[in-house]
Amino acid sequence: MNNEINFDGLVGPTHNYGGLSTGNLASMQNVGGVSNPRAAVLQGISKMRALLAMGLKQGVLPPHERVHIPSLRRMGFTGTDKAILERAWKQSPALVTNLASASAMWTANAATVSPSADSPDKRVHFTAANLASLFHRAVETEFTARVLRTIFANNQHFEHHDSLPVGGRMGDEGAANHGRLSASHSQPGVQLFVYGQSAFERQDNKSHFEARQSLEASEAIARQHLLDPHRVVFIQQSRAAIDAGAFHNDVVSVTNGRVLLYHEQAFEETEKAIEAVRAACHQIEIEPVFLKVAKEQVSLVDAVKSYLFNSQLVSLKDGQMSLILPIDVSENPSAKRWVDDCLEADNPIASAHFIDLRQSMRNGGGPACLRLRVVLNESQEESLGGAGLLDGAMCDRLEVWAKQHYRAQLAPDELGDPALLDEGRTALDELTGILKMGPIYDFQRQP
Ligand code: SUG
Repeated sequence: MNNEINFDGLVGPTHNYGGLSTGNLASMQNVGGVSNPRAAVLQGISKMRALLAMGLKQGVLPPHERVHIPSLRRMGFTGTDKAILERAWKQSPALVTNLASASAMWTANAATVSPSADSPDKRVHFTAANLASLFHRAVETEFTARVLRTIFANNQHFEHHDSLPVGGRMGDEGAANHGRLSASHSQPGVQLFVYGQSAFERQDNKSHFEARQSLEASEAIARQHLLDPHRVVFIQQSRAAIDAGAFHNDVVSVTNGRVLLYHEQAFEETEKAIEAVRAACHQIEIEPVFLKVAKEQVSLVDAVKSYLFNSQLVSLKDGQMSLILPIDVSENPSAKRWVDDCLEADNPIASAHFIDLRQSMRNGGGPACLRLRVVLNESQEESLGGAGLLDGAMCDRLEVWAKQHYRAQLAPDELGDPALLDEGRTALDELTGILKMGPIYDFQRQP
């Protein structure tokens, strides 16, 4: 039997509101606010605990080291790490702020992952996202690839591709723009790649937000994952959705099993896209379930404000589906009404759980942003030897660890503080022991 394991990003000790993501309304609006890294990491752990309690499998990906001193060295700073940080902070607070972001927590952007049932070599394929459109995110790629290769190490089962080349608009934002429809996690499926525009299209209209995912990047991933072209659908995100703040497709749609839940304005040429998905599903005898949310039910503005579609849609052991929603949905009348009606209606979604993720939400990261879905069969899972997998006892340990090491307040003007760098390293050094991951961080590998 195959299981889906959600690998959540553990929030890092520098979680802050740097205002780094144009096109992400929450990030733009909350710039400069005081964050609470301790509350943020505890909220993330509570979500993982909630999914474990529902009988689901849960994994975790460690935070990245921040401030990222290796990047500052590459950019010409020399001396001790402390001296580098102090000098960089003095010369360019903006550079340090970018290299301090805890944005690796949103592991839906870590990689695109294809289950082995969809590739002829019967291996799980990974491509770490290049995250080319934003500097603070592009810095994540190298370490993400290292972590994925560390956890999914067995090359009989796992194939890791290099991230895609960068330059121009060749952005690849990983699983946030990728979905899959299948009869069950064990069965072959149809993969959906949602892109913003061609990497080579000119974008002269400055009043629009930039599309982050390129068609060429999506096509490259489908090719290198050896996917059958008849079971792949490329869908263009709508301009309206991007301009309303849906910087990733997972802000306006989500898939699970046979279900595609989407906002009426999520895609350009929606009817054509839906027909293409239906036709691809019919090739492998899947009858897809399309749950369309009309704009009269929930406007794009409310979809983006509440993050209704950034829910995790998960299959429970009894075959029913559950929605894991941000608590913000319960406070948005139209989104809440849609959830209530959905639970009453005849569809596979039978329950809903509201989770407080406000610290992450203020940077535009909801439940679905915080997780990378990996479908594994039993021998693939066994080959991990427990690496990266969580249980209740591990959640307890992580909570104790977080309370000991994380600050309860952090303002962006404190990111140049060498004490914060030290605290972070102490925390991460201990974490690699707790997670039994070995010295994965650069600061642990220095002579
Ligand atoms: O890339 N926010 C992230 C949020 C990513 C959400 N992920 C998904 N939708 N899958 C981003 O825009 C804000 C950081 C700051 O402003 O400090 C940030 O990077």
